[in-house]
Amino acid sequence: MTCRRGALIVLEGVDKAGKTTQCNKLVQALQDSGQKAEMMKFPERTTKIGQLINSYLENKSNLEDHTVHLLFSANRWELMPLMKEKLEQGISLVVDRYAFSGVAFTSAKPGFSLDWCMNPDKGLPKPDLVMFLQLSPSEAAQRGQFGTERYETTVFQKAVQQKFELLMKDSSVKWQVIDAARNIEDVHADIKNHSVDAIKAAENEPIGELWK
Ligand code: 2DT
Repeated sequence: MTCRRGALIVLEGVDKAGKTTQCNKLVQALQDSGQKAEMMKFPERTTKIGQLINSYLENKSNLEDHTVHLLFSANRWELMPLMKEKLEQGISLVVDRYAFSGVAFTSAKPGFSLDWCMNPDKGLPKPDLVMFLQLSPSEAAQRGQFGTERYETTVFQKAVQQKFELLMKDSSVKWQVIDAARNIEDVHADIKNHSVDAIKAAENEPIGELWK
């Protein structure tokens, strides 16, 4: 590798925790401090696979549960070459949801084991840091109504939160819980500090493989 690689930084959390706002602020702050950084998000709805997922999430089509799980995973794999290329160019990627959302959301449905859900994502680029924006269901409710997409109900979000808690027990992934109930700037400062550390730590390390 001729230059230091970028870090793969993922933000996860239940709906209303502020992931997208914080991803945008982090990318801006890293760029302002002279670091190369770009944002990505999953699902990436613009590809052919992403369009199938988008139509499912907007309740415009129905897909069988296993099938949609595999499509979400395929959507990450199709972006994998681009992600690796950017990381190798020294660009840090700030990613709004990743395989952890994939596993948490599908395994919250009846009949899906964590293990089955994790399998298709094994071997994807491993994040150098996953920040989980923690917000209780009552705090989330205070931030207004959920949207109208599939999965946006209090009952389902609670089940998802429990699955995230199981995933966070896996010590092969570097998790950091962030208290998202604070104001935007305090949450941002916390996220930025952890990210700067992760970028330094990743510089001379090879890109890992998730869950392998
Ligand atoms: P947003 O675009 O608002 O983040 O919502 N999801 C996401 C899955 O079920 N599986 C996945 O692999 C991923 C990445 C979470 C996207 C919705 O899609 C769910 C909420």
